[in-house]
Amino acid sequence: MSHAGEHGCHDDVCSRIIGSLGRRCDEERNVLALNVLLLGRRQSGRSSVGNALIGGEEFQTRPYLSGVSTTTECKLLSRTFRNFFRRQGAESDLLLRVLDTPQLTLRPHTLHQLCPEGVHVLVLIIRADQSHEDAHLEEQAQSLLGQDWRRHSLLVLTFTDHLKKAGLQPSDYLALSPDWLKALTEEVEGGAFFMDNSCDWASIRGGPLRERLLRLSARNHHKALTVQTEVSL
Ligand SMILES: Nc1nc2c(ncn2[C@@H]2O[C@H](COP(=O)(O)OP(=O)(O)OP(=O)(O)O)[C@@H](O)[C@H]2O)c(=O)[nH]1
Ligand SMILES: [Mg+2]
Repeated sequence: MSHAGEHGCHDDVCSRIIGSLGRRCDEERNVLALNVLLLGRRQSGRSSVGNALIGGEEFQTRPYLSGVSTTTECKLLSRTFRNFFRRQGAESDLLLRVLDTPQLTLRPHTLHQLCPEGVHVLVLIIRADQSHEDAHLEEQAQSLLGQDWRRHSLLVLTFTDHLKKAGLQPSDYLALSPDWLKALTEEVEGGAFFMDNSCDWASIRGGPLRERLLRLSARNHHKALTVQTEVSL
């Protein structure tokens, strides 16, 4: 019995040491947390972009059959990518918090509640094959995040599989695109990113976009834009 007791004690000590080492490792990890806001029209592919970013299928996506949007309320999902990049000479994890939104109805107070630290990157989502102007998108960006929203924004053009089928390269597409889209692409700091969400695993698809977001955020020294909860008169 006493032998078994000694064993139990030894096991306890071991597990305490291992536990505390694990905790110390976690405490010492470098983690960069970025809040990413997805905005776009109904059925623009927002939730699919969210899935690509977090590398899963947790945001619900559905074709527009019933006349009702699939995303009717905000949903915040996060995922940590271990050792995603090097920062100040050390490996750093990337914690992405992705906020999917219903079509253009997000209120500043809701955004503030969900992202009290603000928004690091705004992803504007537009279907490449249906690029009619949407002034509300820019208005909404400005009213939520203020004048500086363009410095933190990236345009994601979805449904680019349809462009491929039409034999259009991204550069040809931009050259042929309407003036408002060309202007928006030039205005936003992160430029345009072409995305085909019809294929591949979400985690693979999202890799290049995650890197693009990180580079954009680094240009802003990983500072977040404050949510504009005060109404300016
Ligand atoms: N072919 C193709 N289909 C896509 C692409 N992105 C999304 N889809 C499909 O389009 C439909 C709508 O995509 P969602 O990601 O749900 O779009 P959403 O903007 O979140 O839609 P709502 O929340 O309903 O407004 C789904 O059936 C997706 O599978 C794409 O790049 N190419
Ligand atoms: Mg959706």
